[in-house]
Amino acid sequence: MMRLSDATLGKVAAGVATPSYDRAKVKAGVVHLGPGAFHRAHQATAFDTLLAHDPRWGITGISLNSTSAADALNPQDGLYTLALLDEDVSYRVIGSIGRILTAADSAAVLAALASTDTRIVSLTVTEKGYCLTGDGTLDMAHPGIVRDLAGGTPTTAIGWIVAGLAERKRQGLPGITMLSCDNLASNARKLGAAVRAFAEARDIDLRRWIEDHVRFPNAMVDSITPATDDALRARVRAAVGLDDAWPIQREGFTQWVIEDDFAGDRPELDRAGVTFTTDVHGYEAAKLRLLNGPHSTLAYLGLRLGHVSVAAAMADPKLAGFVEQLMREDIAPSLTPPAGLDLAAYSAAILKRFANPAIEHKLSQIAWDGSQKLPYRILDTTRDALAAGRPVDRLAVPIAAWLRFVERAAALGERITDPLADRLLAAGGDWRAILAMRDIFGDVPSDPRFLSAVERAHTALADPNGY
Ligand code: CS2
Repeated sequence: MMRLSDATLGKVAAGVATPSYDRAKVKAGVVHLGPGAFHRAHQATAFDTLLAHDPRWGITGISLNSTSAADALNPQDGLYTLALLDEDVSYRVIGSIGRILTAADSAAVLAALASTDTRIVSLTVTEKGYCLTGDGTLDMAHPGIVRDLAGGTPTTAIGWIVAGLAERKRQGLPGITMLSCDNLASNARKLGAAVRAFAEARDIDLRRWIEDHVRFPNAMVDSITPATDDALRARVRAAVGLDDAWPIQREGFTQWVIEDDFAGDRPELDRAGVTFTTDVHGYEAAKLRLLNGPHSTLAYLGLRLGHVSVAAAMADPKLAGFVEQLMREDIAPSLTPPAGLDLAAYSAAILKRFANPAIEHKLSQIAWDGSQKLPYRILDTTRDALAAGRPVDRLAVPIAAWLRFVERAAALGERITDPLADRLLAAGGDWRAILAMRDIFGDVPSDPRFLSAVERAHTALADPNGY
């Protein structure tokens, strides 16, 4: 079968949407670090919608740690298929990505970051890609940061961003917007602080230039995007009539709320359903705590019970009931929602999305990087609950389930996917030693109410049903 590309775009099966704009006229206004599945399901799709109105917002993707996206998409001229899986299933070929560069193309990466066309640098590099310490500031002892500060070709996202900004300063280019699209509370504030700290360690004038020329709007991003598998490839081949080396699947729902704080031109992403607001915090906290917190809870409790997917975990009445109660009684009271956001309706919609039978979202995928995710997903809520004098017994359950998850892997000699895997597995069965890791837990465990709640939950979870 022929492969998807500009040359074969006309052969895409009827009923599958294709770019309605002339791809040859598109300019890359966005450089995106981390063009993985989430970026392609979410931001690249929004820009694809915008390109029908304004050709200045194409995307150049940059993969710093792998060549797989470049290998799959460059032979397809950046084209790929998005499968929207819900009650109704639909397919759409996305054309917003022009090309994908890798770390080996360092001169081209720098040129893209410092191009006059580039007005936004966006990121989906996951929590660990920011190289932060537990308090959310740049980890100056992080091996990647140490290496990049020593000079030479950068290896980290922060190192590359600062190299690009230094080049823009050198060339006297106008200001630029850095748009974080990762699941961190105050994502761009943290990015901005990290970028300025790195720049300052090199050149105080560069830091000043950044303060004057670069904006870092916070953003909340949401769309459930399970990893691509062979079943999706086959399904897309049948629907599109062409081979696609890396199609993407996601639910129908998508949301992107961006702080209205741009350095220059703001893309009219509202045409693609994006909300611009002066206060992202309320949306961000609601999403991280009410969606991602329960997601991680389902992952660690569900895997222990032998469930494979989110939908299967949601079909377990006890587990679904626990998560619903956690959201209603423990998480929602920690939130101050923005005007118009009804937390009960928002929670109900999330639970319905989790139960979506059209997608198979693996719990093992969500279980990755627990040390990086739990602070934003569960611990912020726990800290607020302790401060307000509310009980933390249920909130301690996902923490204890994660401790059991690490313990099990250590006992079986299995690897876990986590940047702190070595330290976590070395601590093995000693859950107290893990709780003492301040870069994960901060000072939360110094509160005896939390410590005893985790101890009780951990003991009870000797039985996978003991929550
Ligand atoms: C998930 C998220 O993998 C995970 O940890 O919780 O990727 C989640 O699906 C998205 O944030 C939804 O927007």
